[in-house]
Amino acid sequence: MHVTTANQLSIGIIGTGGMGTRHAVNLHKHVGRARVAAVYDADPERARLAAAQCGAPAAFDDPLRLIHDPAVEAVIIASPDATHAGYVLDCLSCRKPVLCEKPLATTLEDAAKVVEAEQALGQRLVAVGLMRRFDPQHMAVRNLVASGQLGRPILYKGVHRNATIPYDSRGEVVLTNSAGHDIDAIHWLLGQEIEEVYVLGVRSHESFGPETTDMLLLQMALGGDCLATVEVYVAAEYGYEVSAEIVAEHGTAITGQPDRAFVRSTQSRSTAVPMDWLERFQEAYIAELTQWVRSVQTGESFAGASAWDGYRALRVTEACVRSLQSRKPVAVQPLFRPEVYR
Ligand code: ISE
Repeated sequence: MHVTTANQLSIGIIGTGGMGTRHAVNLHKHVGRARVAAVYDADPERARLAAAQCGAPAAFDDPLRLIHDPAVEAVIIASPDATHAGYVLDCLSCRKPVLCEKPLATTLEDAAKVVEAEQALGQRLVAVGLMRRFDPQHMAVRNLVASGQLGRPILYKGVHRNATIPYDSRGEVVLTNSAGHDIDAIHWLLGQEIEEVYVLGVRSHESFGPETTDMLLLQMALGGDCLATVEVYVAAEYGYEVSAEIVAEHGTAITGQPDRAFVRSTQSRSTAVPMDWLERFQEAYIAELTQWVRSVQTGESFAGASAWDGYRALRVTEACVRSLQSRKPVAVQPLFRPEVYR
């Protein structure tokens, strides 16, 4: 049984699929200063199962009732991508802090509405679940680049592979659902804006339908004479892998994998590859939740991605979609960062 204490933040979770349930269980087991007060899912049985796993007293049948319930102090949104922005706006309408899974929205217009709503409130209440920012391997590369030890970065090389196509094989969706992570990682690791993108895509297996574009190659020009390339391949079969390498004037830095045993046996050397992001980024998810809860409770600023970061990533994603469709390079117009996000 989970013991509730007075200084625990009461959190409501919308969407209890793989990610939402993982957040629920992580809050329950690993974040002492929070408790899951309520869950909602479009599938009531799934909501009940998640509630049972995290000791939540209530499974709601209406997401808006959950958001507006006075017992819910903060909200996590892990529902299908296209529903994110609407729920975030509902949270903002009652000034509730919200951690929204990426992407912040599936259209640029919806992401802009969130940024405008926060600006109107004059307060940052939205956090976006771009968890690589809490991954020790990515943090190590970022610190190294920031230290200047390697000199000026010239190239970002990213790899992002899913074992199986998550839920939609169209290139547009792969860009919004998966590549958004890599785009944010470029912004965050290098502190530079993406100015131009060129994206090509193919279908990896003939057995996939003609609408499938599961292998994408992104090329980008950043400000500051730096380039980026990212392979996003969502049907890699063998496992889930993400890496980011920075090539700089005096050397390179690449993210490692979380500690895994290196095995020698029967004339081979091997190390396991994670199955999916829940396995690969578990440490990062816990760190992200812990810091978010602390930021809500103390008022200190959240160290992860803001609504602005989510919006900025989506602007580039949208340019990538246009490039994929036109098979031409697309420029990304410069952005003015509003005061509330400085
Ligand atoms: C998935 O939705 C995620 O959020 C994972 O972090 C990402 O790596 C994967 O490609 C997405 O499909």
